[in-house]
Parts: sequence; C-alpha cells; structure tokens
Amino acid sequence: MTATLYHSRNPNPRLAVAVARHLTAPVAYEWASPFHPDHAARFLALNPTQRIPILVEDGEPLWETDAIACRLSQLAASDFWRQGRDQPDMIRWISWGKETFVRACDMVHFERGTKQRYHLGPIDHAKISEGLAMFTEAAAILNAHLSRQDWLTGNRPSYADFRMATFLPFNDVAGLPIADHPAIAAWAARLNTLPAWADPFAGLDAPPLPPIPGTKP
Ligand SMILES: N[C@@H](CCC(=O)N[C@@H](CS)C(=O)NCC(=O)O)C(=O)O
Repeated sequence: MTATLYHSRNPNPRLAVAVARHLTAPVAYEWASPFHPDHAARFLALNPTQRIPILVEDGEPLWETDAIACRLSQLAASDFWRQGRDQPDMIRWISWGKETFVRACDMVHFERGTKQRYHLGPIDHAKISEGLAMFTEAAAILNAHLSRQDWLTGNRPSYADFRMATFLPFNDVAGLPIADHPAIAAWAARLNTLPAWADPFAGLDAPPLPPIPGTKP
C-alpha cells in the first residue's frame, strides 16, 4: 500500500516534501488544509496538533517532520537520515538547530509571514527583536562550522542540512540577515542546486500560500 504525504507550501510540510522528492520516496502527495473548518475533524483524528506534514502508511498516521524524514529514508533505503557512526553527529545538528537557529528563523518568520498571511494579528516587534538576537548568536556558530565544511554532517547533504534550512526559502518574507554570514549564504546556495530543495512542488498540485497584505504575491 502506498504511503500518503499530506502537505502544504508552509515551512514544515515543504521540508517533508523536499525530503521525499530528494529521495524519490515511494509516496503519494496530497495537498491539505488542516485548519479549514471542513477538514479540521479529519486532520485532528490523524494528528492531535492538527498540523501537517502527516505521513499515512497502512492507515497509520505519523506526524512531526523529523520522524517523517526518518521514515522516508527507511522507505527509500537511503542514509539521508544517517546510520551508524554518523548518526549522532546528524542528530546533534538537528537538535541544536531546533533549539536555536531554526527556532530564531521560525520566530521572525511567524511574525512577518504566517501571522500576516493568516490574519493572526499585528507584528509583535518584541518577538522580532528576541528572534533576531537568537539568530545572531546561532548564526555565528553555524557560520563557523560551515566555513570548515560544505555540509553539516560529513561531506554530502543529510537531513540535518534540510532541517537547519527549513525557513531559508521563506527569507524573502522573514528578512533575516543571512548575507552577513557568508558561509551560511554559500551553504544556502549549495542547497539550492538540489532540485528537490529548490522546488519541491514542481509538478505537484499545491496551491500557493495566501498572500501577505501589502506585498507582491
Ligand atoms: N513540529 C511540527 C510543526 C508542524 C507545523 O507547524 N505545521 C504547520 C505549517 S509549518 C501547519 O500545519 N500549518 C497548516 C498548513 O500548512 O495549512 C513539525 O515539525 O512537523
């Protein structure tokens, strides 16, 4: 039975679709809108947080992008989710990133992007300042690491790279000062040479995100 990956163009579902397409994982792709009142009950039954991505396999839902990426690697028989001696190093970057760099990007993107797209209230400038301060601290550490090697773990891309970069494709909206960190900017450009990262939705049915009022779509 084929697994189904429920997704949208928002950051975490985008990440899951990028992983699946990078690995040519054996999944069917289905666009979803879990917060739409007509679909809420169905998605709450699949995921108590109501969020996507969700991977449904043999009727069993798996939620949380990191878990889905692990499963997609298994399904594709890939070590994109590293195995053996390299695995702790990859998990180190996923774990650290979620607490620091990714979290900082998320905070700023939420205020400038998600809240504005979905009319969730005005920008909270204190949250932006907090996010930018966290970004500065984390970006220094990430930049130092990426000035010594091209990819976070070993000498080729792993899931840690994709996870760390979750919000970078949304930086036109978030406006984080990536260019101030040359090794991060170079790594982001390297990621963009991977077709599945650059355009995960190529050929898929995935409507655009709602526009941000006052910006060009
Ligand atoms: N911790 C979760 C976060 C999932 C999440 O926040 N998903 C958001 C998008 S980033 C969502 O479901 N939004 C509704 C939508 O995209 O329609 C994960 O890593 O998967």
